[in-house]
Amino acid sequence: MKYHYFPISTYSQKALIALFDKGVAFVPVHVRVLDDEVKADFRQLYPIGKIPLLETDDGTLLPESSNIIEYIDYKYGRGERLIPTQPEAARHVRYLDRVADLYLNNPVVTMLFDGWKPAEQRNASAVDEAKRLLDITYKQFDQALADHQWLAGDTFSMADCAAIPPLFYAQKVYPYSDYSNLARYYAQACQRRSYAAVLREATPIWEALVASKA
Ligand SMILES: N[C@@H](CCC(=O)N[C@@H](CS)C(=O)NCC(=O)O)C(=O)O
Repeated sequence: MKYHYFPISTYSQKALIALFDKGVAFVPVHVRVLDDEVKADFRQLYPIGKIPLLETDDGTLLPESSNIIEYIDYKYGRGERLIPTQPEAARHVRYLDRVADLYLNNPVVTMLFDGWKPAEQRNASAVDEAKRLLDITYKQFDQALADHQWLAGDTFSMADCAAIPPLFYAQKVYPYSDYSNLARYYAQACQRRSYAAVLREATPIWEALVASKA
């Protein structure tokens, strides 16, 4: 199985945490989507051009991070289930996964990319909207974490795979240090073997990118 991804991409990290957590063997294929030529080549394989993309041994393409996680969670049933089998618990995990993607990950990425643009190309209203969504999501997640170790309860789930990667970048663009449960949660995530491995691969690439922007 091939996993097409890039180590600093949040959505790539999301499914990568799941692959590591479930102990799934895969061949890593880096796709540097920030590079237009690489992106054009990748679009020959997958016209939408988004990473991550899982390519099974029979050539089936599985795009979309949540769907990749659903696939490996079902197929590699060993270890903790990332999506519970109980329907109501599963619905709750899928809901938090949507919140993490749409109202945490996407606004963080909006702010990150906006900050790299020349002043005249920045979009203040998009950044204001991103901050509005982040204020709501930080509060929601902080409350959810008040009584639980992980986002959907005391078991690590797909919701955590989705929420943890953008929190790294959120620290840089819109810190959440006032939300003590959320800050504790990210610190705890860094101790988890799967995410620690994701960070080890991503850190040198991220540092080189930051240096290139300085
Ligand atoms: N809904 C998709 C989002 C994937 C996504 O936006 N990936 C970004 C990288 S984090 C990407 O491929 N960007 C390149 C582009 O949009 O051209 C998922 O969950 O997999």
